[in-house]
Amino acid sequence: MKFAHLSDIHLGFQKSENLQRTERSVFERAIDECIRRKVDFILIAGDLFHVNIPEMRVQKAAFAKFRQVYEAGIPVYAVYGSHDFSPVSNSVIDLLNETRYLTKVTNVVETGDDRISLEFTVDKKTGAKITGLPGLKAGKDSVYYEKLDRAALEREGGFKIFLFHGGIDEMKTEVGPETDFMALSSLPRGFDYYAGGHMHKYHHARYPDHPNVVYPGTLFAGYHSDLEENARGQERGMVFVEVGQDGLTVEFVPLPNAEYTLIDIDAERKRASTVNSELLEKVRQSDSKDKIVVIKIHGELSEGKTTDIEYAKAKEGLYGALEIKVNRSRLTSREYAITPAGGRDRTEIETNAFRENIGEVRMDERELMGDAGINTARAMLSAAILPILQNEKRTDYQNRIIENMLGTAGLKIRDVARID
Ligand SMILES: [Mn+2]
Repeated sequence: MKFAHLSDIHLGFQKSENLQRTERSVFERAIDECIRRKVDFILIAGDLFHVNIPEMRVQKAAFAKFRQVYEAGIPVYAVYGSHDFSPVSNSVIDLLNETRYLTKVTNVVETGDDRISLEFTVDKKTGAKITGLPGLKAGKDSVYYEKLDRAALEREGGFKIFLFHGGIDEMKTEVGPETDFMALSSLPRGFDYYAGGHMHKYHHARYPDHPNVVYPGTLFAGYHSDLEENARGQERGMVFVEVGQDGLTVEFVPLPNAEYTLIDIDAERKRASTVNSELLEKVRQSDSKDKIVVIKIHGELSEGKTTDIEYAKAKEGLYGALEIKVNRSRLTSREYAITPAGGRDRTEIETNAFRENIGEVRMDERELMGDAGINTARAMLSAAILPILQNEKRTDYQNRIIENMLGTAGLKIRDVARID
């Protein structure tokens, strides 16, 4: 028996056309490789899509590819991830499930006593028994592990695969952008293979009761930081598993996605002007043609503001780049640092923080200066911290927040400011 294991493909994540093309092509090549190797089945451990209902362009491309897999007679087994889940089964995953292009293997049975059990899906050709659970933050799904009757699953005989989406505490090797971790003991014991998703880097761990816990990682990128890691040489790919007489072998197969150029500048104790000349010099030296260029500037500037860095000028010098990504999240300025404010409660801390920093910003509007400015800022802040509604589109949420914030200053959202 041989099968493929993929996860965190995040179809629909990329915003620029060039990167959308890369995202699609790497997914198609991964599927082609499964067909070429004539695997018995394919496992997808969540986050196949970046959102539950991606735009039509993304759905069409995915359906076209899954149709090829279907026609090649290769079943696909999947669970929701943390990105493409829907608490009411309104996900394109459910559409693929309806058309039988894939099979959602989360079959929850309520056993009374507020406990749940899982039914196995048996792969016809190989007899492999597959079951699994979706991401940890999916509403009621998040308590599945607490209610799970593990003993029943552990008693089942045969070759068993557990498909899941979530991090394992014991495998947390470095701090990535992931949240949602659980103890290894949350997973039922004694399965032959644990097909994980959610961790964006390849991992293969072996434990006495959990012999193969594997994460293939993302195929390309699902977080902005993934692209920077790619530029630093992180391999991305998929996993092929072969089960024979002498046991089970796991092979990670890297799939190249694009070529990268990294421009990394340590700005610590440098003037903004010094960083600018360093940046432009590196731009002059770098080969950007058809490459994804990642500009990373980090550290604390000794002089000047973070906004003094001339990214636009740098971009002009990067000819023919496939895409240019700027990461300035670790860049600060000593002169214009926002110092942590003290206070007895939230109101006081907020007021002090605004009072200490309002002088840094030059403005002509009276209502944005002095005490009036502090009050406006406080009102806007409280208007901004509203939670997203269940099933609310991200853009609708963002527009609602902007509308709300502007409303506190008696302003209306203009069409040009609306996020589409
Ligand atoms: Mn993911």
